[in-house]
Amino acid sequence: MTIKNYINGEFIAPIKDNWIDNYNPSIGEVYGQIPNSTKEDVAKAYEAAEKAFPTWSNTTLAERSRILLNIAEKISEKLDALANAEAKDNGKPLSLAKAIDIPRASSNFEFFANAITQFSSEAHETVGLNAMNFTLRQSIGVVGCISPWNLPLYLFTWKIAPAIAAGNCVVAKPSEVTPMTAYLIGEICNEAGLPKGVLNIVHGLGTTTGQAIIEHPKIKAISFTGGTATGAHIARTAAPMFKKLSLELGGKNPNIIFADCDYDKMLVTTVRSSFANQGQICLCGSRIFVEESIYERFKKDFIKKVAELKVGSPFETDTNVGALVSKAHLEKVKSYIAIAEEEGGKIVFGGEEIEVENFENGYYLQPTIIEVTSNQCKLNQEEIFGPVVTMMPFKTEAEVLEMANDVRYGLSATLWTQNLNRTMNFSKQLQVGIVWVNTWLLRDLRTPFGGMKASGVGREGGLEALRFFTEPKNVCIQYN
Ligand code: TXE
Repeated sequence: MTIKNYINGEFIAPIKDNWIDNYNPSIGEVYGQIPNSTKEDVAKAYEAAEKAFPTWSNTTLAERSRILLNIAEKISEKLDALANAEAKDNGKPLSLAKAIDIPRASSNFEFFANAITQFSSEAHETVGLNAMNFTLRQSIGVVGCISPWNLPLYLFTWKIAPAIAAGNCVVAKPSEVTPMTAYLIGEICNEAGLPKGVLNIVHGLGTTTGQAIIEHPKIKAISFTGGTATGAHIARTAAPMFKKLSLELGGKNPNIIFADCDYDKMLVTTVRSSFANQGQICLCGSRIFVEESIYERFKKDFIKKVAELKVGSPFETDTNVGALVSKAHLEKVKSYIAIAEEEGGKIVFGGEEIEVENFENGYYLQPTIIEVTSNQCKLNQEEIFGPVVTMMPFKTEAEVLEMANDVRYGLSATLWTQNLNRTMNFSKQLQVGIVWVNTWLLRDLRTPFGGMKASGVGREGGLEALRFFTEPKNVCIQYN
């Protein structure tokens, strides 16, 4: 299976004929090749985008919206094929790809197809000086979108849909670890009538292809989701070139459980917020803090529920936890489990690799629960990004709030309580971009999405994304 770049509506091989292997993590085997595109390929993609820009940015909103809706519909029509491709490429359960990843990719296009028809800008009358200001929101030009491997099509479309809805043309790069569904979207765009060059997809390593995108002098904005270290590198490169930047980075999210919560709902949701997508979601609640009075009960019930999760091939219908995305990532996650004891932790469930029948070389790991005694250990401070959570008890609101905030990340937090005053006070004081109260991962696409501190800069979602992908220009008119 050879993946090619999608440039100017055509599928083409990389100019220098460099290729890299693409793995199926559920069996640990190479199943295809993808281009390792160089700056020459990125330049070619840029040229196609630049050429398409004048027409696309002047295409009526109704027409842009119609094309985006076509793309959304075609993604839904191809649900099974796309979900299969995602499960094979990423290792995630097919059932999850069918229920979440692919429907959400379709919703991303549908949402921004509609949002762009409702987007408006401001006007300010300068009373007393006979002046009127209005804000023109214009398409930026050619923008770069770089996405990660954990939710491949879901996060790729979360960027390209608002970018093209706002009239920009795009040079996009999916993760080299999971390129397949981004490749398939090219054909869908052609079928849906997206004009040539509006979306261009180049494949390859971050250090070659990604680097060429962020360094390209004429790509004016970069929307990136991925690791915090990569985000810092991109900021260092792009900031002196004054590119617009949106960075969605890592998380180390607290899941704060008070004794007055709806216990059954909390328990079921906490299993999900810990291990969905093998714990490879930046929003997973990887630090669980439980009020002392229910700690032992929670520990017993949580272990029992987690023990019921079936780790297995992504393609079995009863699989809850599939394969990790790559051998390198499996090793990284295992390295945290290996230091659990010296960090003062105790593995109370899991911790071992699993051999799945007929899938022996796949990257399977038991969901793992580690009891820790301090929030200062590496397990609580560093992003593990796998099926590993820590838990510890707390006594007071002040103590748990301090621990929740005492971390370099600030993406999301989950709070379980029925107390309204506490809900409001925590919502105000938690240093995160998203607070979920008595729920997790409930997403309304109109809401701002993103993090504080080392979790990033800027917000995606709803009008925030359309604002990011447009340049505001104030026009001031004085009259007599
Ligand atoms: O991410 P990278 P990786 C975290 C998670 C994970 C770690 C590393 O902790 O273990 O990041 O994962 C591209 N210029 N998250 O290595 O490297 C790269 O090719 C331009 C959190 O996969 O950040 C890919 O397309 N681009 C996270 C994208 O950046 C570059 C999701 C992300 O890769 C580049 C994934 C460069 N110099 C990992 N180097 C989340 N927040 O959702 C790499 N890339």
